[in-house]
Amino acid sequence: MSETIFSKIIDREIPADIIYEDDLCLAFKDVNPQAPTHFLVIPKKPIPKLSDAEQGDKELLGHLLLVAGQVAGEQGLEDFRLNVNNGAGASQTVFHLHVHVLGGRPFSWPPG
Ligand code: DGP
Repeated sequence: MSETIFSKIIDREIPADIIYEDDLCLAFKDVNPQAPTHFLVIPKKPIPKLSDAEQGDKELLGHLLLVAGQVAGEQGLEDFRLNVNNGAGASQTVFHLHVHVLGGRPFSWPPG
């Protein structure tokens, strides 16, 4: 997989407001927040998009969700929304799997 802006954040080649890190993943504030709290949880493994994940990534994918919930709590969020854009047609712009975590304002349903 080619290098992305997120692999550069993992490698500390470019700065980011990192709020969580472990062996498997990283969480950092979104540079273009769509809510008062907006951060991204990304695997260190370079999976371009969710549909590229394989059976062997099962535990990693579960881990990303657990971390998203844990860090949301640490950020003071009780209600929050998770979003994964998969592919350009779904507004994915960075092709390194990421879970958006948004909170701090009301969210409508269905999403746009
Ligand atoms: P998506 O459209 O799902 O691919 O979302 C990509 C998100 O990544 C978008 O909300 C903006 C964020 N983003 C893009 N470049 C950077 C960056 O260099 N630093 C940070 N912190 N976030 C970025």
